Amino acid sequence: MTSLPLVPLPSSVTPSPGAFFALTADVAVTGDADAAGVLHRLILTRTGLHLTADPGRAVIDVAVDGDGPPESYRMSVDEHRVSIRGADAAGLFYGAQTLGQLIAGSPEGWVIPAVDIADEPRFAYRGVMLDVARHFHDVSTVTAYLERAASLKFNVLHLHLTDDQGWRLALASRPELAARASSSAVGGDPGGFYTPDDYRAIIAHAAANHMTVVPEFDMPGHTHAVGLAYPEVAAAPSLEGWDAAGGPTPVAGEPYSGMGVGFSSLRIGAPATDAFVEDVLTELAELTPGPYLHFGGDEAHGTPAADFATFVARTSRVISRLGKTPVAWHEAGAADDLAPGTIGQYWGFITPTDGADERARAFVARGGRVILSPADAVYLDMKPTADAPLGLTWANGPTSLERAYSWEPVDVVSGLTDDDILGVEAPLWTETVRDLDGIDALAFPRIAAAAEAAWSVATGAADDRTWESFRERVSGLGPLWTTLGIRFPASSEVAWTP
Ligand code: TNX
Repeated sequence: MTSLPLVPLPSSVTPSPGAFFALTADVAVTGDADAAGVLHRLILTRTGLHLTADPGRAVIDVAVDGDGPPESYRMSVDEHRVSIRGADAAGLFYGAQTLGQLIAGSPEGWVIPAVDIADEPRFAYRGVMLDVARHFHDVSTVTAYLERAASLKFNVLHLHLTDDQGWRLALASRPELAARASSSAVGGDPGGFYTPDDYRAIIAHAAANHMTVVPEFDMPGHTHAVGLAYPEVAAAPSLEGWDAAGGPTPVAGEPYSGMGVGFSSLRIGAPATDAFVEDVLTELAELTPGPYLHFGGDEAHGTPAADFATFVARTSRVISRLGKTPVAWHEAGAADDLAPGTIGQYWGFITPTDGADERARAFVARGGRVILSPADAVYLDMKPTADAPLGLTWANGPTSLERAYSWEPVDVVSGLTDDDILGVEAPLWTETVRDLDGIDALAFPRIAAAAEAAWSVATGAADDRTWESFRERVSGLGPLWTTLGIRFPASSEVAWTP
């Protein structure tokens, strides 16, 4: 068992006990300029050392050599030298992140233990989602969160840009959205929106961290805010069986600041609605360089089933026609006529209920694949413990770190193989979360468990791909996280290294 604090677990780790590379200010980083920049910043943050620009006493040499699968890297550390080789720029970046986890304080000063590592991802899609609709999160919060995720080898930032409480992306084709539908949030907190330049800045920052942005406009439910801007496309709130749960009741044309779901719907079949969908998705496709557009499709309890099927099928085809791959929450799998290749995002439980697994399998039957976000494992907005100040509990009560870790992706939806699974994504809904401190408090340390599900080999397929090993490895990441400014709660399930 390795006790090196490496998360997610690399494919192969071979330590050389006793030996180490001394990290001092006269070490130079040579080779690839981007990776050298990443390492200079990481080492400065972690240790306070400004590495020399001159050919130093010893070197950390970094290069892309084209060898190995996408995003893979190899690293070797001995007393004299550190070498990192990436198959591509992303692989080299991940090698640098691994090196950051290896840096340790010791009586001899800063050291990197001697080790050989070879590493490659299990899944191509490794996502985090941030809900910027229930509470708006500004560009600096989003970029801080995506840097945290990239350091754990996530490569997708899914932005949940719209919901009942607000529409968060200004669009030239539909100016009333930013003007009238963006100023509210849960609890009456201030709203906000991104300008196209803000959105481009997020995308650029994500790209610099080897992350792709997957934007979501949630439809046909979760659309109350749209009615504030374009009332002709919004159906009246559907309050049958509505449980306000102590919160306000939605009123057409007025901002909604509660936490209820499932009451709103676009007006299906109306020409105005089709034009709206076409406009907002066309502009989103133009603004988005990445291959995916997510159109929601969850919890549309206010939309009759036949209308729902018509709407999601049509919307998936609009996205395909725009040259993008559609992504939808698993409920959309109920529609017969989705665009071939549509990706389904499963948010049921580790043990599926209510046919959620059947919905997910339907995407595969139509040539698509599945993203796994089992809610009782990787919904980072669930309370970590019953007494946690932030978070919700609907997904089988509080989610411990052990439960966040102890699930195997290929065992969730029966009938799926590894090839049917595009990847794993950990969503963070923000009904109870106002700022980066709140994000950190809920995301950490469970985001590390999700990272391991997304990157590392299948559960049990390596000696260290176990809860006991993870618990030990993650305990050593506290000092790195602290220097990165992450205010993680010291979960009592882990014996944290001081
Ligand atoms: C379910 S997951 C939702 C969201 C909520 C979340 C809270 C999903 C596709 N829909 O609307 O924010 O639960 O945990």
